[in-house]
Amino acid sequence: SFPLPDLSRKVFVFRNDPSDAFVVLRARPERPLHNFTVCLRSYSHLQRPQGLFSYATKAQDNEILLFKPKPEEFRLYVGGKHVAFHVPGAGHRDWQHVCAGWESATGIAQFWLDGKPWPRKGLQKGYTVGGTASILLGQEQDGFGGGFDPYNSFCGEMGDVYMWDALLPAEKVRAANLGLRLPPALLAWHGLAYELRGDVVVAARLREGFRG
Ligand SMILES: *[C@@H]1O[C@H](CO)[C@@H](O)[C@H](O)[C@H]1NC(C)=O
Ligand SMILES: [Ca+2]
Repeated sequence: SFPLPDLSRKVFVFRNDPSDAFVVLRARPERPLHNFTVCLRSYSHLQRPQGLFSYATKAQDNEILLFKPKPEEFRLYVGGKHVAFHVPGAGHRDWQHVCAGWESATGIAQFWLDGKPWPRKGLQKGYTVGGTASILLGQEQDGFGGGFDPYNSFCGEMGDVYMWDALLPAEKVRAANLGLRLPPALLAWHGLAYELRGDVVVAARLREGFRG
């Protein structure tokens, strides 16, 4: 069976700027999604756009995309359409924990920064996210598994990557932010099917827990 290494107490370090590095992830099981939540923690001093989590299908490269066009904004794409969440003053002084979720039945897109919910927005009501996907960290796909712009790459540290096939309730998002016990996930940091490509390494966390 596929190895699922436990990355607790570890992070991915993307060392170059610009960069062609990325991390390939494999979700289990692969199936079409009507609801999802993606959470991750990142720390970067980049001022330019950065691709964090990119889930492409053969039909749509921005099937799910968590993108940070500048330090004060995050974007969530579903099926090629996006909503923006502004984070004035959040800057890049520390680790940021973000969760982005979506529910097809209501078209609700939800964003959380450091466990705090932003006003919800509407996105792609009734849409179905394709199940056969190329899932990458650290680049923004403009094709299935490729089509990267190195000036949209991530440079910095990333960890605690999770994806669920549900819109996570508030208390579970807070648990994710605090690094507590979490529900079973399609992608889980404590058992992640991943492959490194290019100049990205797994390193020990510099702090016990991410919170200062
Ligand atoms: C998606 O969420 C909706 C609303 O909570 C729920 O009714 C539906 O069963 C969920 N779909 C799946 C496939 O989990
Ligand atoms: Ca794209």
